[in-house]
Amino acid sequence: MKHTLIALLSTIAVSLPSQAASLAGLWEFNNPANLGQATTGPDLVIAGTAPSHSVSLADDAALAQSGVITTVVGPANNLVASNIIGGNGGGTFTNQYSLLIDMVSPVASRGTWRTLFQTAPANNNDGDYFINPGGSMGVSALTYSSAVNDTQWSRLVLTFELGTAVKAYLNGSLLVDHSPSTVDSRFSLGSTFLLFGDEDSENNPLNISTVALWSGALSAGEVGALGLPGAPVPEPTGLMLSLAALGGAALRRRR
Ligand SMILES: [Ca+2]
Ligand SMILES: [Ca+2]
Ligand SMILES: [Ca+2]
Repeated sequence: MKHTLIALLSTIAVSLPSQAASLAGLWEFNNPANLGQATTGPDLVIAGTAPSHSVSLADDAALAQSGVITTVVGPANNLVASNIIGGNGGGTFTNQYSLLIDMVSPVASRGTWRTLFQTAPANNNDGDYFINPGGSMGVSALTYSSAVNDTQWSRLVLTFELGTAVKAYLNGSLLVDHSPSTVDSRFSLGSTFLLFGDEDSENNPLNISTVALWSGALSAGEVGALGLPGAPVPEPTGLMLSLAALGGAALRRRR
C-alpha cells in the first residue's frame, strides 16, 4: 500500500505541468512599513540605506505601477534575498531559475550602470546582470542585448538553465538569447543573493514594482503568459503545493 501511494504521488509530482519551475519568491513592495515583505517566500532584508517607497509611480508614458521602491546607489545598499530553491541543474548551487523584475529607470540613472543582481552575498566582486550606460541588458560574460526603452515600465524575465541556455525576455517577448555559461558558475545562486547590489557603485537607482523568483527556467510560453508589467504573478494554489510537497517527500524517501 505504501509503495502504491509513493508511486502514485511520484506520478502526480512528475505530471504536474509546472513542476519544472515553481514560485520560490514574490515581492510586490506594497508595505512601506516592511519594504522587503514577501507575498510568497522569505522576506527580503534591507542592507544599508533603505530604498524610498512610492504608493504609485508613473513612467514617461504616464503609466503607473503601484507599490514601488527606488533603490539606492552604493556598495552597502542592496536587498538580501534568501534562496530556498537549493541545488539543481546538475550542480551544488541553483543552476536553473527564473527572475522577474518590473522596473523603470529614474531619469538621473539613464546612461549609467544599473545592476539587477549580485550572486556573491559578500558583494566582493562585480554585479552579475546590468542595464549598461547604452541601455543594453546583460553582462560581458553572457553578452548584451540591443538597447531597450528604459523610460517606461518593463517586465524583464531572465531564465537560467546554466550550461544550456540563458535568455532574457522583455514584456513577454524574447529580447536576447545569451551565452549559456556553465553549471556552478558565477551565475549560480547560493542560499542568499543580492538584488540591486554591486561592489563598486554600478548600482544606480532603479524603480522596482515587482520581483519574482522561480525554481526553474520558464518556457517562452510561460513567460508570454506572465504578460506586461503589473500583471499579477500567479501564486501556487494550496492543492498544487500540497501535491508537490507530498510528491517531493515520496521522491526523497526513495533515494
Ligand atoms: Ca561593479
Ligand atoms: Ca558577482
Ligand atoms: Ca508593486
